[in-house]
Amino acid sequence: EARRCVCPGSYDPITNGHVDVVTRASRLFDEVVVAILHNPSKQGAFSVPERTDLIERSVGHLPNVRIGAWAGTLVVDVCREVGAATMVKGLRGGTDFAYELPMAHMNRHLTGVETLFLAADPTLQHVSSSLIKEVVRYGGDVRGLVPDPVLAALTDRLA
Ligand code: COD
Repeated sequence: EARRCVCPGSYDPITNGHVDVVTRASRLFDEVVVAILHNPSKQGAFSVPERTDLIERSVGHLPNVRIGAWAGTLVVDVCREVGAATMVKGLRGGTDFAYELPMAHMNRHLTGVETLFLAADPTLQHVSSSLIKEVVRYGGDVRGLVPDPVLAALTDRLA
């Protein structure tokens, strides 16, 4: 039986912080499912096909990584559907911890799924999709914080 994990997120868009977590997870598990959880009532900067394409171009070189998208679904149901007993998330600091800890408990309560936290790369601790979008919108330079295809897409969409 393959050991599989899910890396859930909005990925609107994928950043080098996400890439770091997915890459490290790919060394710990036989297979990683990057799960785009899309809130249908929230309009993102990028459509689900666009997010998928940017993830593919950012982590597609990793042979044991798959990408999928779900809307209006609990992350525990995604884990069950793909056969993953674990989800992997990055922790940037205390704010992430305070937000993630009750979710980890709730998810374990719901199905017994485990949440494995990886300490964020200190050079990427300040990186979030929302901050990246805000900086690009006002003309700031986010080179080195997102993969090159994402940089181009962000500039086209927002700058
Ligand atoms: N360094 C390391 N890790 C990072 C970085 C970084 N710079 N940036 C982001 N991450 C990691 C974090 O672990 C984060 O959890 C994950 O990437 C995803 O980040 P985002 O911003 O793409 O995604 P969020 O936080 O908007 O998405 C959260 C989920 C989709 C996982 C969450 O909302 C969820 O589980 N939704 C489904 C509904 C559900 O099951 N709800 C009940 C939960 S109890």
